[in-house]
Amino acid sequence: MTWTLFGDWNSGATILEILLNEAGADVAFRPVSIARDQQLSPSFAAINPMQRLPALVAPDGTLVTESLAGMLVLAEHFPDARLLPPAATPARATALRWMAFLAGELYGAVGRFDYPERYTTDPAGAPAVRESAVAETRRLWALLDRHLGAGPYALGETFSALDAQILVMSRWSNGPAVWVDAHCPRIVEVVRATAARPSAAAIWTRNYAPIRPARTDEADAVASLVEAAYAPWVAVVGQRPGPMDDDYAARIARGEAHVVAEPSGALAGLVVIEEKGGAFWLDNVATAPAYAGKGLGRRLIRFAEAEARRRGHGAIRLYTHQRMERNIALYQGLGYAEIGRGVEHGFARVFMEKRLAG
Ligand SMILES: N[C@@H](CCC(=O)N[C@@H](CS)C(=O)NCC(=O)O)C(=O)O
Repeated sequence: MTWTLFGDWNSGATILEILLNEAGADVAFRPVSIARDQQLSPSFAAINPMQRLPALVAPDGTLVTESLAGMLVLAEHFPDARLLPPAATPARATALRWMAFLAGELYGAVGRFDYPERYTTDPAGAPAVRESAVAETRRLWALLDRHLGAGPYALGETFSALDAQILVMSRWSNGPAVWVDAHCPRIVEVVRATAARPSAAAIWTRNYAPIRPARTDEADAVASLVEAAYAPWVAVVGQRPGPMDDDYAARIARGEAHVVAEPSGALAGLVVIEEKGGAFWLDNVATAPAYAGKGLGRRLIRFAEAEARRRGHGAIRLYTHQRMERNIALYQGLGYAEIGRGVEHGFARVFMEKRLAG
């Protein structure tokens, strides 16, 4: 009775992932990387001819594309999960109204923001398409915000599929998440209530929870996170990798350790950044085992790259152990190139660099 969900870790599939969690369904997640345009590949076109995410396959093999259809199908398949208010009630009508609004109007504006060149025959017009898409997303969120009744959820006291859609879609489009948080108090209230649900807490954490400087009282928690994250590498490397014995109290005191925490406060991820010898270093990325391979590490790497740019560096460097071949391949996939090898502090290291576009 397994549902198969094709999606990126932060995409329309995330809405369905929350609903499948609410229903306690058995799910096989099939990652499709939008950053690598895997949704445009012939193999994915054979699954969804629209070449978009999400694509959901029911246990009987039925394919469901279009996020709204996926939400409705799951609500029908799992009546006990009460993903929608009872049929033929005002609350149901309101839920359907705003779900269609977000899936139709908002999704369209997000598509124009993400791929403006698809919506103009004049390449020079793409920036204007994107600009108008930003204005449209803001108009739509403000409109929804004004029309939602009392909370904490979109429909009041009770969670519905609409809340999962608001949680995920309000975080997209780069700028607008910041804008929504500043201008749409009801949307923020829905996001906060939904993020705290067991079905969404881990999803919230890996995709959207803020990356913030670690606090001084978190040094032990940071060390434990690193211990768990690097434990599988000890046998591969033949010794404890360097980050396992770093001084995290000192890193925190210097403002070099940044973390992502679950709504409960438990740490999910760490990135250590450092300016050394005129260069900007991504010293260490670690995720709690439950978050491995689900996009949190990449988000932490993107944060480090943005921080390097913000501080005026044209490149970012990192090192990894020569035996950590999987990591070397991962960094190459993210645009890092090898700049040297050598033994440093007793570790056989590979040094890599990525040039950062302005
Ligand atoms: N109408 C579709 C829109 C799906 C959509 O645009 N998905 C985005 C990801 S969240 C996508 O696949 N973008 C990649 C692309 O358009 O190439 C739905 O509601 O599912």
